[in-house]
Amino acid sequence: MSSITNNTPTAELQRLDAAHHFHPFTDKAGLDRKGARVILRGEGCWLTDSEGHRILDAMAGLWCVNIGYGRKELAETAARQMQELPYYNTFFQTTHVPAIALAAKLAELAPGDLNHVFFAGSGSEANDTNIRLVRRYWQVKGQPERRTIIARWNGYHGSTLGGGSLGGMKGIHAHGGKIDGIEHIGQPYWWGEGGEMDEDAFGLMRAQELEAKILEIGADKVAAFIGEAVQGAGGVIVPPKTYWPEIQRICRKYGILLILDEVITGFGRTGNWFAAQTFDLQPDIITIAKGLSSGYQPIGGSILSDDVAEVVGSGGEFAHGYTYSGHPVAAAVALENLRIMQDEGVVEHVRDTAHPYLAERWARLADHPLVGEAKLVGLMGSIALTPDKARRAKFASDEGTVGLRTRERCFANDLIMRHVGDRMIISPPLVITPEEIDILIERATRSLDESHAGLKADGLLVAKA
Ligand code: PXG
Repeated sequence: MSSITNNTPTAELQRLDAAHHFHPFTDKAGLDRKGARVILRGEGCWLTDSEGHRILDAMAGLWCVNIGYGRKELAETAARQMQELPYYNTFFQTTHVPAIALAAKLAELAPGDLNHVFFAGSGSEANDTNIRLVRRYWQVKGQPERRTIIARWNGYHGSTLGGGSLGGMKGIHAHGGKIDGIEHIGQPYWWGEGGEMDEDAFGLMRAQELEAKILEIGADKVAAFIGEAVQGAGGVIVPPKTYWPEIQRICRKYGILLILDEVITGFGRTGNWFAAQTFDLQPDIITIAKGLSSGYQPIGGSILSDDVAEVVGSGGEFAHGYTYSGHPVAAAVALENLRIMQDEGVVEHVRDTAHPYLAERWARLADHPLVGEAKLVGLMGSIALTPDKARRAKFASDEGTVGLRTRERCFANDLIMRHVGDRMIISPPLVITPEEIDILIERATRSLDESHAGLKADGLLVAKA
């Protein structure tokens, strides 16, 4: 076969992609007919595809390229570490400098007594670790019956069998089932499910579903609760302000562990290093991945409180680990990513510059005829598309039809803004500048205008009865 390079014609790349590359979360037959968009390179917030389009990436890849594309320091760090020590394990009473340094740095950045890190290769793996960790915690404490984990419908915690089971995506459960001992409660999604209730009362009600579920199962059988601080893959669903304080109160009351999944919200996304700080929470475990290395290397982990580490650590061998736990190249790159973020004040940039600038403009999108609400925490945002905002109405068409059409207008306008059902979402690189935010808003508005006109022409601006 002739070599495949950036200069291979797009149609040929697409043909080979369809022939041999099976994509994640993709309708293969559908994509094979259409051909995937081929991305060649990235710089800052911008991508270039094989047709020469310059695309503004308002999703930071898949919520992860927080410091932007093209940072040479990270490439140089990887090259240096590969020459020094490309791999060694951390299983058999050995360790290495990148894992030590990254764990110490994370203990410094994480709030409270979250001082211990168990490394994984991804967010899914880290959440699988968490399942075993919390069950082991209660075994060591002499309460082995405490093994049920409570999570939320429409939460996302990865797609391994463990992560997918914690998540509340029915489509994932349908493909291969879910593991035992995981229960789901309702999500704090006021716009979509709040009915006539006011937002704060609804938030409280959804949090209290946790207490009802604990009482139904029996508090002596519940190990932990897991939730994303702000649901990402579920549609950037920002909980009412009453929600998290009540969840924290209930976890404390029944002594169950709180796992905060910060795979998306960690490392500056919400304007603090961790969303635990933004929402004033004291979790026992924080799940991390994505922004930890800004996506430059696959790495994830679980940050554990002193108590969790002491209890599990006192029980003899913890029978769990991955070949690539604390991988030296991934750890070195993550550490360099965190150094850059600190030295360049990236979290302060989100909090003091990018968030306030975007917040004003994002909120104004709610005046658009197609948009109901506009939500933004730090630099993760969503807008709800609706045919009738006064009633928070859904469209008569199948859910996602309007979202997909709108996303296609964004693609055509060289803006990557995703849809989840009929919500549009963004999560741009944290280094985005005010000038780039202007471009984002201009392209988003144009895409909404075009989508609105198209829906009108096709008779789709109709509310569900
Ligand atoms: N927890 C959360 C909160 C996530 O968002 C994971 C765990 C799993 O991480 P890994 O590294 O195993 O993928 C995620 C990942 C989407 C989408 O469609 C989101 C994720 C992954 C794939 C697709 O928004 N988030």
